[in-house]
Amino acid sequence: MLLDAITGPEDLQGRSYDELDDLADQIRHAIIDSINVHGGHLGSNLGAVELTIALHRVFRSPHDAILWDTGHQAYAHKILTGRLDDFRTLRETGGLSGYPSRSESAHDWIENSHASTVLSYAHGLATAFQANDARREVVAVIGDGAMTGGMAFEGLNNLGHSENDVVIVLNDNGRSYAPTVSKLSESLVKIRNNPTYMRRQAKIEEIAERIPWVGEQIGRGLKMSKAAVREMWEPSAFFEDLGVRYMGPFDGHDIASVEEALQNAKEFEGPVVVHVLTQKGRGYAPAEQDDVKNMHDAKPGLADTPSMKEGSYTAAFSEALVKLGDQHPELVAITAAMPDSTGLLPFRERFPGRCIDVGIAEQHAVTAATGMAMGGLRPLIAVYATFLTRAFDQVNLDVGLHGQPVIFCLDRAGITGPDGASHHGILDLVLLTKVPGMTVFAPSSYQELQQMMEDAMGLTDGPVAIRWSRGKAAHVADHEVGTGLGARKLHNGDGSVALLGFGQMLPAVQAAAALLAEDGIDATVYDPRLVAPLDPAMIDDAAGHRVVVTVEDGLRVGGAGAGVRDALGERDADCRVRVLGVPTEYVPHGDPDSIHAGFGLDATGIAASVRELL
Ligand SMILES: Cc1ncc(C[n+]2csc(CCOP(=O)(O)OP(=O)(O)O)c2C)c(N)n1
Repeated sequence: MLLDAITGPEDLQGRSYDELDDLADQIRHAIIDSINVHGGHLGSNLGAVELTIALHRVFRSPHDAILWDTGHQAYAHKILTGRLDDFRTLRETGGLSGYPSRSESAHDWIENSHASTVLSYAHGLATAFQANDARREVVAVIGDGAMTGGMAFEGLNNLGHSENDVVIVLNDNGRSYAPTVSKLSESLVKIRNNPTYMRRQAKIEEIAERIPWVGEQIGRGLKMSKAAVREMWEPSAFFEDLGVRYMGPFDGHDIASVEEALQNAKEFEGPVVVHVLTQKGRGYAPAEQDDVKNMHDAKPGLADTPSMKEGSYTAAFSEALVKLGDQHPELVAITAAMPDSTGLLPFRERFPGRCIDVGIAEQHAVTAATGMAMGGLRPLIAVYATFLTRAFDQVNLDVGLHGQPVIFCLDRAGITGPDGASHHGILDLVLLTKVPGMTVFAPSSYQELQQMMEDAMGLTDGPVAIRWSRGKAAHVADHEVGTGLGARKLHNGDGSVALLGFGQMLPAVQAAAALLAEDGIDATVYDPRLVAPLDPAMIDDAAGHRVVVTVEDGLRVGGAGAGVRDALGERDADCRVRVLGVPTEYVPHGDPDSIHAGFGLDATGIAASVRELL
């Protein structure tokens, strides 16, 4: 099999296009086989196979820097850069990361998987290469979805201004998680679908080639290209107004055509966009036929990831939101390009005009929500915890400073698992608890989450955040649900130790209490429910124990437990306090339970900490 003979990008040279098409099929099989076992970004990767082959034939990686925005579409890149054997371990604990990873390969430059950053990295690298006179190319691959993020526009603007030598590949499949929300994307699609444009483009290229002066310029590799010539006849496009040349669109599955375009772009001096049209999910029928998100990602077994699992916190949120929508006509829900995985689809179906997808633009979402709240609406932002942290300034100074009643619903808080360091939601509690006037809830059950949503609408007229974890929620009876701004005491112990389990950590805390009971230690157990403000009655009660142990699934320093420690300190409480949580480090991908256990955040670890303190 040809794929086995590819040990690095140099092995792609000298191959016929027929061989390369076969290779693309083999890569697709390898991707599908691996996702079948471990799950992963199916649609995005299947769409980028030919593009990746072409990139590695035209550019000399790692001498030239090939940068992937978001990084979720880099599986073929991994396979072609000597990682085929390890590819079977993708997303396993200790195995290959699902994103580019600098520790894995010199071919991987950037590994953060938050979208829309690549043009900024590209600008920086190109500036440095130029300063060192390094003669290295910089290529930035960005999707139409990632192009909706503010940073992408900032990067583009700066690239056009600086005239840095960067090839931007706009990998346009018309989708982000859902169909991409962007007029830019729409107008690019119009170009694609407009036969007059396509005919005119062909004609212009033909004319350009016939003009001797132009031919000479191109021949001498000077600052002129077919794209530049076309511009003389064509209305300036968005990119060109910013000082970035536009070439395209090209069929992203035709290796020869993409290669030619990249070669031309490489010879061009200054920033240039090569617009390639790709099909998300290409080559795998169920993904091609999924007209919502082309199986953006898939679970092991190649099952499409359901937007929410039955019994999960997300399902609790989704259900409660529809109910609240009925009761409060002013309630609107906002998503940054993820309406399905955040559980908004039922709300959108019921109230189509009240669900707003802003694109991959969390910062804009937060400030826009502030405006909506000022104008009398009740905005709720449904977002993954990790993605909200990029909009912290907007949370603090736009929502917080203006005291607006925006509700933040943070899914996937805590350790999330196979997506690695950038996807764990472990910074949100540290940040949100520093916003004056922000109420922060951490539900420990399906029913608690629903109660907190109701309370968020009624109890306060300031900002509220509710944060929950991925996966199944505990289901509890009515009498096990708290209300309002109070903590819930689950068990009154003998005064030796008080255990406070925030949010999803409550079951582990209860299990630890059971272990301690076997040793004759009768622990008091609290579900604090609120991270801010902390219930003063709970703090007073905890202060009467010899030992207080708090457990959270976020950063230990500056988070929920740190707040408890401060509050006890302010009361001059005579007790020993231990804050259990995630250490300040970048936590790699892995199974959440094992990661928790590794940090002593499981029942055994919590019980061990208590014994040590006692
Ligand atoms: C800041 C941020 N918000 C949300 C996401 C979640 N996310 C991952 S991939 C993706 C869609 C990306 O679309 P596009 O760039 O077009 O790439 P495609 O998957 O279509 O190839 C989204 C919204 C993210 N990675 N970063």
